[in-house]
Amino acid sequence: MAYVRNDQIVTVILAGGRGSRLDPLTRDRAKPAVPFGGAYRIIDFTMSNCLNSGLRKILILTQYKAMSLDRHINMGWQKYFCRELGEFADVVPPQQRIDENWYQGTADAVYQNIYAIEKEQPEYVVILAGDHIYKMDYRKFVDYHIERGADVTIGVLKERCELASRRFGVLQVDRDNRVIGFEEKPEHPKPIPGEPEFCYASMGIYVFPARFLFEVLCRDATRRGSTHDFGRDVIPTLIDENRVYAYPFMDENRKKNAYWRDVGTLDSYYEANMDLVAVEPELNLYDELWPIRTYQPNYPPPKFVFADPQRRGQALDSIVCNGTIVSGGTVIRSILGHRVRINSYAWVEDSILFAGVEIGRHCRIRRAIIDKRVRIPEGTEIGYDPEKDRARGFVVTENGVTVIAKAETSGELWE
Ligand code: ADQ
Ligand code: ADP
Repeated sequence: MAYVRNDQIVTVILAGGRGSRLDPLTRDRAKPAVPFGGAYRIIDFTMSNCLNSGLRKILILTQYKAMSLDRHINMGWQKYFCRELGEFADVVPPQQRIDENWYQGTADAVYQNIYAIEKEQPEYVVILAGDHIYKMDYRKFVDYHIERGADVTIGVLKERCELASRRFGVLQVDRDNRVIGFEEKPEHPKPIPGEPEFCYASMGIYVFPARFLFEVLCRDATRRGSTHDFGRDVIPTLIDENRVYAYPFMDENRKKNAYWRDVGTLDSYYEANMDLVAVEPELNLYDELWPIRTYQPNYPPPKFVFADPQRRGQALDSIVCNGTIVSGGTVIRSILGHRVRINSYAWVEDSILFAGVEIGRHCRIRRAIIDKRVRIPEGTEIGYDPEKDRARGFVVTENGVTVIAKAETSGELWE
């Protein structure tokens, strides 16, 4: 197998999706910039994977409300990349303005940045999404691709057919994992032979030899009727004539699917956060061999105030970030971001509170996601009566999670 150095690989992270199913969390920010797990943003998982895999030439393609994402990358990530060594993590806004300044599909986003990619003269291009929660060694993905002499390799997972339906690209493979069929988001996914309940789902991540990618994108750019999307337009046209391979993303020790979550909806976002507070989480943030990094603001350590036996400031089975004070209230199975305040007699369970949230005395909060800086007035109940929550203008998800949008200015109360 030809050896390929890491600096012969350019990584493109698609970070432009509107993320409307995460509304109201994506009202003012792109999906990859949505806070996750208290201290992180969603894109930190993909960025950490790149760094840990040695991929240090990264283009992050944005389009929708990218200001908070841009700031996060600049403040949290730029410092890990040394330009003099040819390393970079650049946030790239849309190049060509089409219609209302949008790119068309994902393939068009990459096509419009062909010049920036070509300039590096890479051998391979890795295309990733900025909105997945997982730990993956992309170097293994690239090596697998090179070993097979593939034209494109797609990261795949085994998924239950009913979960993949209308949500993921579904593919069929032969004995050597060569892809022999692909359908983007089919209603009835074709199952794996002999396993009627499961199918192979595309993770929406790809490795291409650079020259082949350029050829394919140029061809797609002029093809009539194409929406210029990898899943919808590009991949399906390659199956018959090209060497398309599937890379099964497995947990090698346990011989099963590795942990991977597409946090595209409020419910999947909520569940993936809650996975972190499990006693033995599938995704371990404390793994020193695979650090997940982020921008860390400089706040004092969290503090827990035991006022008296009726007001024990405590947080159990929870993640609590710096700058937070739990004073005389109780927090269970929850994630508290930076600078949160929990006041006396408050009870917070199974909830996600973003930075700067304040919970007043005697509040009872359950199964809620509360965006930045919202102050909940004393004695309020949230998550106990969905009708009441909706009437107050909050979003209540299918699974009954109440979501409260960000306060516009610091200190504002919703009322
Ligand atoms: P989706 O995730 O539905 O399916 P898409 O909406 O195209 O595909 O988004 C892919 C990624 O690109 C996301 O990270 C999104 O934010 C970003 N993105 C979308 N449009 C963009 C644009 N114009 N510019 C920059 N970034 C953009 C894809 C595959 C499926 C696969 C799933 C797995 O098409 O086959 O199963 O991913 O999540
Ligand atoms: P997020 O909730 O995603 O962290 P912020 O609340 O930090 O977003 O704000 C989103 C973006 O808007 C940030 O990039 C921030 O720099 C910018 N921003 C916020 N407030 C102001 C302001 N008063 N003037 C200019 N830019 C602002």
